[in-house]
Amino acid sequence: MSAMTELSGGPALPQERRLVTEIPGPRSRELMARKQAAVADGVGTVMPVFAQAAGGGVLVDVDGNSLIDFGSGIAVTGVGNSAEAVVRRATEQLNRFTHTCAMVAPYEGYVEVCEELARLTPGDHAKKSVLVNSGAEAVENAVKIARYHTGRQAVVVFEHGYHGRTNLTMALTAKSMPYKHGFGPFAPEVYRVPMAYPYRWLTGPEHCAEEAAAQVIEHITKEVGPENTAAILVEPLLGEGGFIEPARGFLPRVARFAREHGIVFVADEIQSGFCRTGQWFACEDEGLVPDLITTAKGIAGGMPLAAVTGRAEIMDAAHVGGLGGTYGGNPVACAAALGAIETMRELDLPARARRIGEVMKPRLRALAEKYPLIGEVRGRGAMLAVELVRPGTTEPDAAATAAVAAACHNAGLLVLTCGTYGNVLRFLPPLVIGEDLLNEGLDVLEEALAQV
Ligand code: PLZ
Repeated sequence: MSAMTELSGGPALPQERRLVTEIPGPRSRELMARKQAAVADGVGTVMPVFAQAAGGGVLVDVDGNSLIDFGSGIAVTGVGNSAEAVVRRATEQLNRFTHTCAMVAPYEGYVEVCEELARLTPGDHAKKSVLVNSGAEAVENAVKIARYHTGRQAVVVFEHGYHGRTNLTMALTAKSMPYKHGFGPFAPEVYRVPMAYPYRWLTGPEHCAEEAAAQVIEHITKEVGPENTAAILVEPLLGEGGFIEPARGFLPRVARFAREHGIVFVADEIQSGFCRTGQWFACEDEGLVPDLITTAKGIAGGMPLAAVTGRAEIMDAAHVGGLGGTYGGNPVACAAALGAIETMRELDLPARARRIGEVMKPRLRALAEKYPLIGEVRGRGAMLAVELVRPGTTEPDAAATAAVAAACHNAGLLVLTCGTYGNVLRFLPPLVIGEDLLNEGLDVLEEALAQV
C-alpha cells in the first residue's frame, strides 16, 4: 500500500490495478440491467462498472476489480474519495444535525466555509460568499448577482465554454449535443464570443491571444454594448470544452476591458479550482483577480456544495431574501468542505498537483512524439489532456478517442473524454494518488494508444 493512501486517510484499499473479471463483470452487468429498467435513459454511463469502494488512486467495483482512477468523479475527489478529515467532520456533523436550513436557523459551518473562501480565493479585497448545491446553481447565482449589481442584462460567454445543465446554464454552455439538444428554448441575453484556443487558431498560436481578445472586445463593443453587459463569464482553464488553456495574455486583456466598462468579470473555477491545476485557483496563473468566482466539485471532497465568492460590494447588491435555497450550504456538506480544505492545506495539495504534472506531462509528450494521433498535450498540474487528431492534420478524431478510452477502461484505467469535437482524453487523477499508480496508468494509456 502506498504511503499516499495513509496520508490521505482514505479506506485501507490496496493501491493497485487488479482485474479479476472482464470489464464489466457479472455483478456490474446485473446492476446495469436494473439501471436500465429503473433509471432514465438520459443518464449516461462513462464506464459500465458499479462502484463498491474508492480511495487514494483506485476505484473498486462490485466484482472486485480495482481500477486506477484518472477521473476523480469529474475533478471532485482531489482529496480522495473518503479523506479522513472529510469523513470525521461530516460524521460529527451528521450526529449533531443534518439540516436546519441556513435561511431559517444558520450554523457556524456555513460562515466558516465563507471565511475560508474569502481567504483562499485571489485578491485581498473584502469578500463575501453565498453557498448553494451544484456548480450550475453557483453560476446561475453569479449571473443574478452581476445583473442586480450592474442593472444590466447581457452575459458574455465563450466558444467551448461549459457552465451547467439548468436552463440558464444550458444557454451559457457552448456545446449542443448532449447538453442542449432538444431542451430549448434557452434563456435570452446570452452572447457568445471567440475563445483563444491556441491549437486551433487559424493564423497560428502566436497571434491567438491578441487577435482573440480584439475580436471579443469588438463583438461586445459593437453587438452587445458594454453598457448593457452585466458579466463576462469564463473558465480560466476550460473543462468540458476540451481542457483548453486560453493563450497567455488573452484573459488579462478581457479582464481589463471588463474593469474599464464596469462589467463583472466572473471566473468559473468549478472544474479548475481547489488545487487541481497546481495552484489553489487556475486564475492565479496569470495573476487574475476576478470580481466573482464560482466554485464546486473539489470544494467538499465529494459532498454536494458550491459557492459564489466575490467583492463584498457586488455580493451584497441583492436584497435580503433574494439569494438562497432549501439545502444551500447544507451543514454536512460544509463540514466536509472544512475537512477537505484542511486536507488540502495539510498535504499541500497544490504542490502534489504540480508534482503530478511533472510526472505526467513529459510522459504524455513522449507519447505524442511516438503516436502522431496525439495532436497536442496540454493542461497544468493534475488537469491534463491530449487532443487526438488524424495523423498529420488537425482534424479531430472522436472515434479514435472513444476507442483509446474504451481500451483503457478494459485494461483497468478509468479515463474521461471531453471536448467540443469529442476528441480529447482528459486526466484528472485524485491529487493523493501514488506515483507508482500514476506511472502504471500511463503504461496502460500507452498500450491503449498502441492498440488503436
Ligand atoms: N462549470 C466549469 O465543469 C461541471 C459536468 C458533467 P454541476 N462539469 C461536469 C456533466 O456532464 O454534467 C461544471 C463545470 C464548470 C459548471 C459546471 C456545472 O457543475 O455541479 O455539474 O452543476
